[in-house]
Amino acid sequence: MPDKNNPSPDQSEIRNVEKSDQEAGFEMMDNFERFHQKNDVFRRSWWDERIRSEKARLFYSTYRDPLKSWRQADGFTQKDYAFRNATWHVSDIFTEMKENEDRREGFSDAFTLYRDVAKEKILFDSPQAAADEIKNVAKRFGADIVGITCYDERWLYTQKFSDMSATERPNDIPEGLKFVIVTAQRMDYDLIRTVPSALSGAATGLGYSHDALVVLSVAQYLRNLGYNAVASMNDSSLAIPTAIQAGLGEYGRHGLLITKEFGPRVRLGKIFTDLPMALDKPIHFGVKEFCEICQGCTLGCPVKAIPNGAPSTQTHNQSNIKGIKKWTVDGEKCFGYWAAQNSDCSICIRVCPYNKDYSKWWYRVGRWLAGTRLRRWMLTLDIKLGYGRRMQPKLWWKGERETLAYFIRNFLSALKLFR
Ligand code: B12
Ligand code: SF4
Ligand code: SF4
Repeated sequence: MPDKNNPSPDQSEIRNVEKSDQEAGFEMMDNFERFHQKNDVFRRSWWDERIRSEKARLFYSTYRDPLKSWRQADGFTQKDYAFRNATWHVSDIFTEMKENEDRREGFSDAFTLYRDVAKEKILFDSPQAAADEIKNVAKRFGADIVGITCYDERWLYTQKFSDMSATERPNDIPEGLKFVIVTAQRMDYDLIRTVPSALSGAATGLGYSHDALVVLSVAQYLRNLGYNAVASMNDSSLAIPTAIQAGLGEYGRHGLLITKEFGPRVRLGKIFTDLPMALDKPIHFGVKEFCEICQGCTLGCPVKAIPNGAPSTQTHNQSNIKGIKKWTVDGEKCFGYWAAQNSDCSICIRVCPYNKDYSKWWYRVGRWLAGTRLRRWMLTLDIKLGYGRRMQPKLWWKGERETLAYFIRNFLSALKLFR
């Protein structure tokens, strides 16, 4: 464990990779290969003719420019796009700030931090004290969940890729940043209930705008304390395996992190730093076992991009990382759907039984039961209660939200169905 006298220990001193993979539930194969950012579907939609299309171009342009003719369909009107695009605006400002230097910060490149690292270092009494303080500070900045793990090169993109100039570039996370703070910001529950809709994309936009605030502020705080720190959103490395290692949650069949607090309904951010902190451990609360009996996301996905079998090493195309036994989603199919409907999609989040507001005690009881032998019964109950159904976007605009009355109404109608 790192301490004050040994502030920058070697990774091998603080982590046994095999043991840590076992704890995280990672099944790594000998043919594992790190991922090149150029191959993710978003990047490919700019350079790969198999993904690049007029529809894809239009999809991106709806985030900036008005449509030629507005649709009347509920959830896709001018007002829905106006709201969605406004939620992206703060994130967009940061992303576009350095476009003239061929940087899209937060997506292809880490954020620029404009103030230097303080010359004088503030020392903490112990790595645990440092971890506690940083978690507390991150929450003050708006993070909902925070975990700490050590730098793991396997999740770093081998190279970055610029959409604008179609060039590959070295991943430039500085040497010696051996700790990663992972933050999760909840996404709006009721907006997600309206998917498919352009309106639901506001949950994504708000997520990124909050993410930018959290990761930039935490990184600057660390720099003000005298430690180096890099703020990162979707750029630089893979968020999900890092978040699992940092104890934020478990991996689900839909290829997303499932947290205890908000299920899969979170956006992730990360901060690389050299401040030695106590590390968190992966957590388990029965997600894998539940996913084994549930197919909600597989059935709910409109383009059948989510597997229905057991975790495997099968990849769909070059947009999947190689050499890991896991549930793997077909990103080409997924993005094809986004381009076709002119907005992003979160149906796999909406339909997931873990997508609940766990500040309510009855959902916490349900989550606990879902981790026991009663999981099959819990799954049936979840379906009968009508969770995961779409809410009409126009009702969201009218102010309809999930309330206790809504829950009781569903519960009573479920009792009838059980008879
Ligand atoms: C590119 C991308 C996409 C693309 C393309 C993916 C691809 N294959 O190219 C598409 C369009 C499919 C997409 C869709 C969505 N995305 Co996305 N996406 C990303 C992004 C920017 C990069 C991921 C990447 O490089 N994938 C390429 C390779 C590695 O994919 P893969 O082999 O299939 O691996 C996936 C998983 O298996 C997992 N993973 C990777 N390595 C390992 C290793 C182990 C051991 C394990 C267990 C898992 C794991 O992460 C990968 C996520 O794509 C990440 C942010 C980030 N930097 O991680 C967000 C991210 C994964 N997306 C996110 C979300 C929420 C979504 C959507 C719900 C859309 C939305 N409304 O926001 C959908 C869900 C689709 C789905 N069911 O997976 C969140 C996930 C949050 C969570 N709860 O886990 C992230 C982390 C963004 C964020 N800042 O929060 N996405
Ligand atoms: S919908 Fe069901 S199978 Fe899919 S991730 Fe959620 S719990 Fe697992
Ligand atoms: S985001 Fe939509 S299209 Fe993509 S995997 Fe999830 S449900 Fe399928």
